[in-house]
Amino acid sequence: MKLYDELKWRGLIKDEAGENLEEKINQGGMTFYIGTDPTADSLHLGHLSSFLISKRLEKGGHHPILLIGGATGRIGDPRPSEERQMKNIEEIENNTEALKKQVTNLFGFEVVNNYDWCKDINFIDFLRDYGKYFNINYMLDKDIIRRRLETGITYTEFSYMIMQALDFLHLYKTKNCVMQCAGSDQWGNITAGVDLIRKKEGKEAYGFTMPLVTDKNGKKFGKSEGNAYWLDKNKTSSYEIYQYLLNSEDEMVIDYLKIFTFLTKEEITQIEKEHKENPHLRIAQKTLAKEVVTFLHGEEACNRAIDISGALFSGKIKNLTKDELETLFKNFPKFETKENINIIDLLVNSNIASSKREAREFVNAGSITINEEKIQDENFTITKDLAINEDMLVVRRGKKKYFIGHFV
Ligand code: 485
Repeated sequence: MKLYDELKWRGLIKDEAGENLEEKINQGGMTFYIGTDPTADSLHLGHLSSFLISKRLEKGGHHPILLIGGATGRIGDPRPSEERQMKNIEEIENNTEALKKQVTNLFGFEVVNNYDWCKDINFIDFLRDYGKYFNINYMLDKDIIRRRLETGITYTEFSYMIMQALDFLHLYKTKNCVMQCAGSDQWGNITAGVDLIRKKEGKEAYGFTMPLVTDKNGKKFGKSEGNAYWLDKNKTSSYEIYQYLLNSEDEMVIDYLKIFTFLTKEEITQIEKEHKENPHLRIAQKTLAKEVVTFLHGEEACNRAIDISGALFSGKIKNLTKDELETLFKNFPKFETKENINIIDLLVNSNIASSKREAREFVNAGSITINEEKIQDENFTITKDLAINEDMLVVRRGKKKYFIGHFV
């Protein structure tokens, strides 16, 4: 399959700029770039789909450049909703360094920082050399700016588009970079660059955006309750990313395989077939989680994540390290207890049972385990030697309800 058709098949092309983009993509040989601003010290899952495009294009014979926006990060790309809080310079610099390291490790491509060429442009030159090419009506007509006219926008954020256009022009002139890719929210900024190159250089440049990745209800992929899944494993563990992907919706998981993995069309078609026949086996979800975590954190980290995920079902939690137990039980209800207390009191005090009567029923029915040992004796005493990792009690009620206790 030709590269352009493959990108289309994977659902990675939404808007296109430039004549004969299809032919250009299929031919190979273009230098292109993808940019991100240093708003945090790590990329998150929401960035991954666009960044993976750099690998796909590289495989098709193009040359990628990854740009970190040390300069644009000082300004802030206007969001459709409201003005951003400006970040302090030290934080931006730390984030820039962290991102440089991360993208170099993950992708191994040339990384550039737009602060290097923006920092010495003075205001008068900026207005004469760049501002003059931007008609205000043209800027007001960009989708995001139009949406901000109601809530208000400062001159600073309004100028952001010119900076990103200037980057594209700079990379065009210094590195013969002729294409820019990004998520669909960047369409206005990409076309601003394409137009600037046409006006100043009289040359054609290219660009495309990919659709926003969402779940089946249209919610942004890679976030839950406002929290991002970071690609840095010290911020989000391999296990958490693994679990997040493992829980992908049946309706969406095949799309995600196309967007987030390098599996071929044949492989994905085969998985889709098996997935439709036996959705409960979750073959598609398992493949997705394994491919992505291996790409991000390596095979060993991925195997460990699979082991941790399996530990709850196989009763092997005792083999996990303290850190692993903490990650595994991060979102489970917690309680504290003193030692040498009776099992019935423990269940009531920690709200695992609502009354002593209910606690006895649970125990007698054999529905309570502590650290995977079934407790069926009402007079059982909880002692510290039961603990795993010195002070931890994993109480299970029924098949799936877990409660995590610590001795005080
Ligand atoms: O020359 C450039 C300067 C800055 C940027 C790009 C080119 C960054 C861009 N304005 C931006 O804000 N990107 C977002 C970010 O940094 O988080 C996201 C986009 C998303 C996707 C991703 O970056 O919202 O669509 O492109 C990689």
